[in-house]
Amino acid sequence: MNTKAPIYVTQPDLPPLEEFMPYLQQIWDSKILTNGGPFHKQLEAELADFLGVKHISLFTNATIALVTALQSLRISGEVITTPYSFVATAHSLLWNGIKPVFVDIDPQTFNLDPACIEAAITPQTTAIMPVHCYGRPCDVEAIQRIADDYNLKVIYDAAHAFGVKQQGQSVLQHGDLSILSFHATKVFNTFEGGAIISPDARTKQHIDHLKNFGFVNETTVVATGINGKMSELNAALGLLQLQHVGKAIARRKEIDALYRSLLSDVKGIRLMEPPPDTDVNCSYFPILVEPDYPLARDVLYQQMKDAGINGRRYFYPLISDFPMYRGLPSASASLLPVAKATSSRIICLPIYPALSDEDVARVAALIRTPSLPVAAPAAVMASTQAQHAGTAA
Ligand code: T4K
Repeated sequence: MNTKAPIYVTQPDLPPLEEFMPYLQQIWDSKILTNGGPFHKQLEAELADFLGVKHISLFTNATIALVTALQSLRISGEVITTPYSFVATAHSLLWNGIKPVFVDIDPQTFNLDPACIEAAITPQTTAIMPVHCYGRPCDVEAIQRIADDYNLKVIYDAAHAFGVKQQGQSVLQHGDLSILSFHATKVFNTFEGGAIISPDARTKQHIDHLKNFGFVNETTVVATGINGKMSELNAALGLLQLQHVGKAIARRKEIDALYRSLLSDVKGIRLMEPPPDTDVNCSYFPILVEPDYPLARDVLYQQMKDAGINGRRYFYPLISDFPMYRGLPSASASLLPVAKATSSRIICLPIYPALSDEDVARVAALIRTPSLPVAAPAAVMASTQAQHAGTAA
């Protein structure tokens, strides 16, 4: 029986509670709870500075931000996107009456493969929605070239990419808009929260109207907006989190390095190479359980669970396998071989600032020396082979 404390895939980083009390006092004194109050304004300014971007609009969460981003650019018709993401990416399209067109991913980065994007463009295509999966930058230059050639918008789902820089520049500056998530499970959290990064003040202003029902003043509504505003409570927490996030990312980098040192020689376990010239945030630690590992992915996943180590199969199933998507022509598994294989092999290992070196070693030890079946029965072997072939349900 496992008697050790469970380890989760992530745990939110929280500041000392006493540091939050003065912020709460200020909210209680002012009674300004929402609708673009002082903490909201201050967090927008400080985040823009921290992230190295010019214009940022805070949101209640990234999903509403994605939905609003599509509205703001009046995207319609078909949008090319990845099946290898959290379901919110594609849901934001359906909420706008847009048809998602899934294309395959690159086997090294797990991001949209630009070569597949071009082949999927039709006269109905209006935009591309790539995801910087695990915070690793997409091939932004190739994507922009395609967008320019075909006059398409690019909306990055950058939910995982807080603080990521390429050649010293924020990865959030690419495309027409980028969307961040500040959910509890993210590198930078405001409990729930999100943001849209805009390229100019005019676009930000339009987005700010959209997240406030379309109001521009007390009596004028200019668009069919929604309520996507971040509250003062979340914004205040964000200001405090910002003071600690550098330390939190530094600890994530230590854990990432420790996993690499403990797992890089394990036969059948593939680690993702750090992307070149990139300051990553180590938001996730994905491993691929390859066919030459002695256990199938799901057997290892279950052994970890039984030992109280709760990794997660982000992203399994593929979005294209969920009921509201699987009827689409682009959802066919035969068109998405890399995504399918990756989804059947992935496990994201626990990574968060409070994870101790001992617990990292405990996770790695289990992967290095899993319990092997005494004699693999035919059924287990068949299931292992089916999973490795990416045919498991
Ligand atoms: N685009 C992408 C690419 C995304 O990954 C996401 C969200 C979005 C868009 C949408 O962003 P938001 O609208 O959420 O801002 C989690 C998150 O709920 C989700 O935000 C995230 N992606 C996704 C990848 O992961 P679950 O279902 O795995 O979360 P859950 O509740 O199982 O949490 C995982 C572990 O974290 C728990 O086992 C324990 C720990 N945890 C979690 C929460 C919520 C805590 O310790 N405390 C907590 O409050 O989806």
